[in-house]
Amino acid sequence: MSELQQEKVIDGFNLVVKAMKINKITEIYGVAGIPVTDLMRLAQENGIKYYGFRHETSAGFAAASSGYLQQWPGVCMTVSAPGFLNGMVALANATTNGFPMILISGSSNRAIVDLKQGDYEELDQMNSATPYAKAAYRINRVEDIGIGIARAIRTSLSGRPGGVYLDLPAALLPAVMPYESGLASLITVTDPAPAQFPSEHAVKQAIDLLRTAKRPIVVIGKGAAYARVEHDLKTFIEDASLPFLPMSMAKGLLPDLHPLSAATARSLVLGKADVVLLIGARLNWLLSHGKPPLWAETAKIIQLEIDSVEIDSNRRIDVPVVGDVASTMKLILKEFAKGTFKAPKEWLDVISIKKKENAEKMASRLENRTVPMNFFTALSTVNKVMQTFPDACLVSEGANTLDVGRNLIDIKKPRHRLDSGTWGTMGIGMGYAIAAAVTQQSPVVALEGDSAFGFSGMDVETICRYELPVTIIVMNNGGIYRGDDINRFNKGDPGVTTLMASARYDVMMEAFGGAGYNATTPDELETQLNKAITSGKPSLINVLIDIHAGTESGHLKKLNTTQGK
Ligand code: ADP
Ligand code: TZD
Ligand code: MG
Repeated sequence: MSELQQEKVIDGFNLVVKAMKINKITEIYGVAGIPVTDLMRLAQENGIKYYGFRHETSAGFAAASSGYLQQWPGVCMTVSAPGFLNGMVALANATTNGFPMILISGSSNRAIVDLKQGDYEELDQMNSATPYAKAAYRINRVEDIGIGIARAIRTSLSGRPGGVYLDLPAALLPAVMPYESGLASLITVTDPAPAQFPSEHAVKQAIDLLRTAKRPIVVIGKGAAYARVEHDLKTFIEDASLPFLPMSMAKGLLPDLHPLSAATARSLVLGKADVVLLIGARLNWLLSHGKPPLWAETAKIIQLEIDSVEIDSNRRIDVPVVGDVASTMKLILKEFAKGTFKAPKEWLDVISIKKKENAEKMASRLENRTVPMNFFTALSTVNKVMQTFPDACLVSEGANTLDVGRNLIDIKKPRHRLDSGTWGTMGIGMGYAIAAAVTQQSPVVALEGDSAFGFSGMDVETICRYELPVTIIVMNNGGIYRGDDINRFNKGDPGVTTLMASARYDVMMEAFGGAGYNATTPDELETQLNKAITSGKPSLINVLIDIHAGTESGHLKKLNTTQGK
């Protein structure tokens, strides 16, 4: 053997795993197959945890929620073409929500793919990913693995976080290069989301405007939750007695039962506010685009936002404060001398009166403890139990289940609520719940509409296989929105929103060795939920909900074509 042949080499498989290790990628979520199975095994051998799912979309959702919860990209790994496309749903969803995530897919032979000669699972994956991802990269040369992975990590985390696609052609993985130069080619990413301070001028303008406010309101979004600003936010809000509205995933940055929360007077505060301070929240459909009738045309708006092109996207922003919100809050606290501004008492009183009125209305609604249960009865029971488990993370999806639960379930801690998010995506349930359980070491409750659960339900097997402390609550009203739809044209066939009201989702959980419960009354639900969370074992409660309960399209009735007219 010549001296050259004896030289120690390293292959693509090992370089990919080493590059992930040195960059604190501690878990991979995915589904195995050609050409990534051995890559997954090698990752396991090197101490990276691998979570094998039943569907790549769920694995991708897990990676996305891991990214959001840890401020570090979650990694999903899939096979070519169909596996890649399944993962893409989650990657696009991550980008839309601003969660850092990397989808790594193996891809087929480039020469054959590019001439469309029909390779196994042939697809031009990088170009397919481009329109839906924050960025898409392909690593063609083994010596570029280090730089490719560093680039994916930095891109996913910088500015507004998002989903990055990384294409690994099958030929890359077994390719070799000299061992020492291979190791030297790896890059440990430093400071991928550097502090971005806004201009002092912008901060001053924001404070000056806020000081003129007679009816201020602070709207907190999941950008603030991601940025972990709860400590400074609390100091700021409490010192200035500012009423606040949390968006759904910002619930818990300050506890929902905080006296300054205006969540139960939402329409009033948005309609009457003269100065609105948006912190890490977009004026998208979830905030009625900042437009009348929900919003006052005359309200002045201050927006704390990392992405400058978000400013003026839906209406004029009077004071853009572009920077990362953690750095911005530090500057605001420094400039906004303690105790120099208080929201006017008259405004706080108006809010308090409305809150009281609405609380009384809700209380009378909750008195109705009918059987079969409606959404209010069941979800207030879920709330009662969850208050005794403040560390439990809540994941939620559905329509009525999601909307009513958002109002009824109080969250006490930051980043303890994950939900369908910006797209209103069904299917996030099991993936988000699994990653929350894996990364947070706390119990997880997945609160699911029966339709919503169906999108990722097979991953209960994953929950059981990894013995995760996840309790799934299926709000079974036998349908999408309601269970009493009829087929108006072909009697005998089910209606378009009908599902099986008699389905026993709890038995499905038992099939995999988890605990199944069937709750027909609020008392049963209370006992079972307590038991399930306390057990720390995979559990599923099938909750019988009146098939006539619920509103078609939940809170979005006006968006359904015929109902909107
Ligand atoms: P919500 O749905 O809770 O209203 P959105 O996802 O619509 O929240 O908005 C979150 C906003 O926060 C996005 O515009 C995003 O760019 C911004 N954001 C994300 N991270 C940061 C950060 N570190 N600092 C400031 N803004 C951020
Ligand atoms: N597909 C995807 C991926 N996302 C969606 N949002 C939908 C379809 C449409 N859709 C909703 O917007 S909510 C919903 C669907 C199918 C399910 C609502 O039924 P549910 O909840 O049983 O989950 P409730 O409690 O019965 O309202
Ligand atoms: Mg339903």
